[in-house]
Parts: sequence; C-alpha cells; structure tokens
Amino acid sequence: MAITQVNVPDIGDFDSVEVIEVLVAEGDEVALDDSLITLESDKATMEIPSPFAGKITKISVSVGDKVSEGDYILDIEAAEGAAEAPAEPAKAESAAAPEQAPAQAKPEPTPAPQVVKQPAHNVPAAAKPVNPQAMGAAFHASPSVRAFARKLGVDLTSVSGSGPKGRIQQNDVEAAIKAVMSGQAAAPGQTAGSGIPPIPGIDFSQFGETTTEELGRIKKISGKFLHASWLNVPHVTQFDECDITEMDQFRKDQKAAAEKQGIKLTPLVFVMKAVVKALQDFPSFNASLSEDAQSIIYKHYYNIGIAVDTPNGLVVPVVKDVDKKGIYELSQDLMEISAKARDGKLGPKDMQGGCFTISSLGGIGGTQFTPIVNAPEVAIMGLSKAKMQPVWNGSDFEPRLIMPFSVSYDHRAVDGAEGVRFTTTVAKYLSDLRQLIL
Ligand code: CAO
Repeated sequence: MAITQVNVPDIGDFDSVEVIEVLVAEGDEVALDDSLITLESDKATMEIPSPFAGKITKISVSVGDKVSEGDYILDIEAAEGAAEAPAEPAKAESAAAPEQAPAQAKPEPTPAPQVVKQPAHNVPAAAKPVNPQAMGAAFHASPSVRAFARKLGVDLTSVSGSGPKGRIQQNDVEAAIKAVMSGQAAAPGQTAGSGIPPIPGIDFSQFGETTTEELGRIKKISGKFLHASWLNVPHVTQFDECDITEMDQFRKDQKAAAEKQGIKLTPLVFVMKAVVKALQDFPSFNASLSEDAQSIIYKHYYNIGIAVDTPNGLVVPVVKDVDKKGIYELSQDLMEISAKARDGKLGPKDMQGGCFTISSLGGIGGTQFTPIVNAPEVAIMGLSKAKMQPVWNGSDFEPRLIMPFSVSYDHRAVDGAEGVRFTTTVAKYLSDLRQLIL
C-alpha cells in the first residue's frame, strides 16, 4: 500500500507556528479527519487533521518544533479504499477567527486545520498540558474543547467524554472541574486523597445579623506564611515547664537598677539567653532545611525572632546576635523593636535573618499552646504564664514559680528525643542561670 507524505496545509497568515501536541504515535491507526498534531500561535490553536484513514508509519515533528505551510509532518500508509479528504476544506470551528479563512491543502489534500482563537489574555504556564500522556491521542476532543481545557489547566486524559465515540465535549470538562471543586475528585497533578477539601461557603446572614470586614494587610501576609508552614512542615509540639523561682527573684532584684536606666526587665530576655545556649548545644534547632529538604543548613549566628502582638496583627522582628549581648542590652533591643512594631515602623531588615522564634503569651495568660513553626526556621518556642505552684521537694511542698512552655519543631529536621532533650536543657538553664556561664 502506498505511503503518503502529509505536510502542513495552508494555515492562513501564520508562519513558523509551534507544535504543542503530537496526537499520534508511529503505528497508530487513524481515521479520516482524526487530529494529527496541534499548532499554537499567539493568536490561535489549530489542529491538523488526517487526510486519509490509515496507519502512521513515520513522524517527523516533535513538540516544540516550529512549522510553516508545506513542512513535512508524517507518513501515512493509506488503508484500502481510504477516502481522501474532500477537496473543499473542512469548516473552521465556530470560534474561529473569521479572518482565518481555511484554504485548500497542498501538496496533499490535507483538510484545512481547525482553528480556535486564543483567549485575549496569556494562558498561564500551568494551564498548558503537562502530562506526557496527553501528547498521545488517548482522547478525542475538538480544538475549541482542547483550548478550553488548556485555559483551565485540565488534563484531558483524565476526562471521560460523553460525545459520539467518547468524544470529550465542553460540558465534560466543566463536569470534571466541578468534581474537583466539590472534593469528589483529585485536582490535576494530585493523587486522590491528597487534595485539601474546601471549607464550604455559608451565608451566615440566614442565621442572624452579620458584618463583613476585609482582613488587614499584615493578617493577610502572615496568614499566607502560617498556612504554608502548617501545610508543609510536619509539626510536633513538645510541652514542658521550668522552675523560674530563682531567675524571677534575680530579675526583681535587678528591676529597680534597670528602671533607672529606662529598661524594663521581663522574663523574656532570660529565656532568650537560655534558648541561645540550648541552640548551641543542639545545632539542628538553629538550622533550616534546604529547599528540596535533602540537606540541613546549620547557622553559626544566633538571631532570635520575637512574635509581637500589634493592633494591626502579628509581626516577628528579629533580635540579632543574642549570644553576644547581655540582659540589659537585650531588654533595650526588645523594647525598641516592640515599640517599632506597634508603631508600624519595622523595615524589612528588622524582620530578616531569624534562626529561631519565641512567641511569648506569658504576659497575658494561658497554660500551654502549640505555636506554628516560622518556616524556613525549624523550631519555635511558646511561653505561657508562670504561676506559683506547690512542688514536692522530697519531704515538703514548696511554693515554686513554674513557667509552662512548648516547642514546636519540624520533625524532618529534629527527632522526638532531641525535641525533649532541647526543652529539658532550656528548663535546666532557666532554673539555674549560673549554668549559662559554664
Ligand atoms: N509569666 C508570667 N509573667 C510574665 C511572663 C510569663 N511567662 N512573661 C511576661 N510576664 C509579665 C512581665 O514580667 C510583665 O509584668 P511586670 O510589668 O509586672 O514585670 C508583664 O507580664 C507584661 O510583659 P510584656 O508582655 O509587656 O513584656 P514581655 O517582654 O514579656 O513581652 C512582647 C514582649 C513584645 C513579646 C509582648 O508584649 C507581646 O507582644 N506578646 C504577644 C506575642 C504574641 O502575640 N504571640 C502570639 C503569636 S501566635 O499568634
């Protein structure tokens, strides 16, 4: 049987158009008018249909090639009695640009390409087919449906067609999207079950009066980071407590002298010093994972982020070089950054370079909480309110000031045993500040 060369037919004013899909493979049987390749210019998407029924014996184009009228596409061994395409070219899709008048194919009577106008805006990269299977002719769909699917990022290999001979129609694509949105199916690129089920929108006004306020800028920004950390970081929270009776007595003893210098001494600065000493003992807490999470990057500097509650939302300025500063200097830094934070005057530099974060709610109350890791840091401490408690000393109950705290950490970087060793070590330093100078 004769092998016939199929070339790019007249594609109107287009020249050097990119091949974005090769819809057949060598050995495939095709029917007359089956789509062979898809071309995409900046204005239109075109499918080149087969001029015969037959078998593909050779393909000479690949995805990414640029082709023009007359360029060789592939060879077809015509089936016996195969009908040639009508001399009159097939009509363009209804969405076709009127100026793309289909012309007769040359040199083979290849039917004119079906043309679909591209949307006015650029198709986002993610909307282009990425599944290599989509390059095979595993489905049938018109150019307009293919363009619609591409625009919405739908992989047509995962859509079942309800049209004649399983042809995929626009309503099939719409149904596939609805199934993903309603949680009944996995989104493209996700394996079933890994999609995040959406929280349904509810009209609360049906139950009573409501008012709606847009979230502030800081809440929107921090919300995005917190959500990313919540989803990406496998969190473990270790709860612990420490006896700060002596530490707090020392703080009170120093308070008057500090106030003379305009400094307010709170437990937080002592915690910062104890944390840095513990970070030196456990370097995997003073680290970040590489972007591909295959390496750990140890930091040999000790900058501590402090979560500050402001009228506009939560911000985390960073106190630099905590290991090199004394209690007074740290208190001064803390007062400055929290004032700056509350006045909305923090610059980007004030919030960069953190190694570990402390979120102190101890001035407000609470017994314990689970802070969210400030990724790409790997750990965060949450401080709760210290309370006088009766503690058994072996023979008596003694009143001791006990501060509960927690440390959430990224379990990819830190093991559970290391987590509790870290909190025990912080507690040890805080219960006896002399150990900080050993
Ligand atoms: N237990 C008992 N008392 C505590 C304490 C603790 N763990 N921590 C602080 N206090 C006391 C202080 O000693 C101070 O009392 P005095 O005035 O009698 O000395 C009082 O509580 C208020 O302290 P403070 O909150 O003004 O100061 P701080 O240094 O402890 O904290 C700052 C500074 C900026 C961290 C804090 O003001 C703040 O913004 N905290 C909120 C952080 C936050 O929102 N975290 C949540 C993040 S997740 O959404």
